[in-house]
Amino acid sequence: MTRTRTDIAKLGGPWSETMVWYARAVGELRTRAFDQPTAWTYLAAIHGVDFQGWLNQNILPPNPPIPQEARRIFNQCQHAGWFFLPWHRGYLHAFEAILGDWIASQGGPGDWALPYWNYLNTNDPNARDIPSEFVDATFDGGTTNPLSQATRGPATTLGPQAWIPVDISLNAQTETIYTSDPGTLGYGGPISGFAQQGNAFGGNESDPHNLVHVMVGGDNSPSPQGWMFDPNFAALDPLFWVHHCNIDRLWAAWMTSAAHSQETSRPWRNGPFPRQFTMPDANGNLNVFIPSETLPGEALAPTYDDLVDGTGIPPAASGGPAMVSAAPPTAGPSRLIGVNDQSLTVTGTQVRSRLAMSAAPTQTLGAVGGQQRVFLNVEGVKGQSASGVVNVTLTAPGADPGDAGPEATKTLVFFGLANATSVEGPHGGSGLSQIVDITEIATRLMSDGQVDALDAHLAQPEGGGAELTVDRISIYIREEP
Ligand SMILES: [Cu+2]
Repeated sequence: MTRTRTDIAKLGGPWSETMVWYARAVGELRTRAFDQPTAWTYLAAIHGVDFQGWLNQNILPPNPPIPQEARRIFNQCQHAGWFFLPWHRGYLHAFEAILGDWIASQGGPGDWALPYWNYLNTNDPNARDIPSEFVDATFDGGTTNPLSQATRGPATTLGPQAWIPVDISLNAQTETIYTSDPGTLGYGGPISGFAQQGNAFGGNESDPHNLVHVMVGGDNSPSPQGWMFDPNFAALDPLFWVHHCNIDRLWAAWMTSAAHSQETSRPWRNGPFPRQFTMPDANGNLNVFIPSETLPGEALAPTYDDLVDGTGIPPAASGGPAMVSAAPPTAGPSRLIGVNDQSLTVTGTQVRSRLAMSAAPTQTLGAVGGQQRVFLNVEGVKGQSASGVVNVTLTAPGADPGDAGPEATKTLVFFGLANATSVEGPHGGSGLSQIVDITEIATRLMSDGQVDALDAHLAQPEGGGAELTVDRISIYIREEP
């Protein structure tokens, strides 16, 4: 039996059979007690759980039954590292199997598959709107709709908002290399261990993944915040699953291109150790899985109805089941070419930091935009908000950022900031880094000869919330394959 995952917009809805069964299954799982591996709250806690926050919002009853295996099974989600994509693929597989098993037991389709929210499909004018099945108060002739029972921000469509002045894109789909060198961007993130919040986001995870979380979750000001804003609440929202299904599909599409090199080294394939990835099956048994099982042709690889619409991967490149490139292109080593020498506190008021540019890069800067790419790193970011947003404007030294033009500003999203800041977490409180391509800005600022400094101007957008600190700002350059 093959479960074929389909675009919600192509299911013939609203309230196609697939969506009706999704809603019924969510309603059923919500009736199960927290210590049952197939319960809604148990499944969400595998991603991340804030026990006190869940009690405060009555997501859990007072004195809930805590499963014995809580330490091993909860708070597993892998972010800001190279296990982000395979961990979430295994997570979706477990979720889909549990829902599908119950749906089949109720006389529903035996091959029910999780649908996806294809928000970047330019053939669909309504692609960015939250699908109506997640908004309607009732379904099925008057039953309360479990899919709309979630705390969210005010936005009903994806796109720039006051608190996040940037748009989602398919830019990551053009990254050719899965695992990034330090200081540079790749598709799947840098090398990492078992890390609920690792160090730096890969391209797919950064945009669209993090952006969609924050756009749906809303800004920092309301209390409680939208669940999607916080990794310790996010998977409680039924929308989380159709969002992640699309993220997973973007990866599936990306792997079909022969120009892209999927990571297949042993440390990636085997996953972290000693703590390993563990998921429940439909019978509530817990099983370990490793990333190699998520690759095309393996047991946890998904099937999609289409890998072209809204993926940024041309049809010519995506024929048949994905292949893993045997001779991956490799980029040259990355080099640090600019760095500041102060840590910063970032609030809603712009703060400036000067970056000293080293001598070596000035000779190569004429070639920037040719076979080289330049990356801005905002490193070691910490803060008490669940997620944070920072605008960074780059200018010549002493220049007024107000004159810089909109293309000189990059918006960076730090999803899971508080988790990455907590010294009690597995991450040890070292914060998050965000890496963004600034080749165009750098070309403009550095092309006319000697450049020994640049200014970075940082501020949180409106509604940014608690202040953030930044350990370091740096600029890296990389030769492209
Ligand atoms: Cu996510």
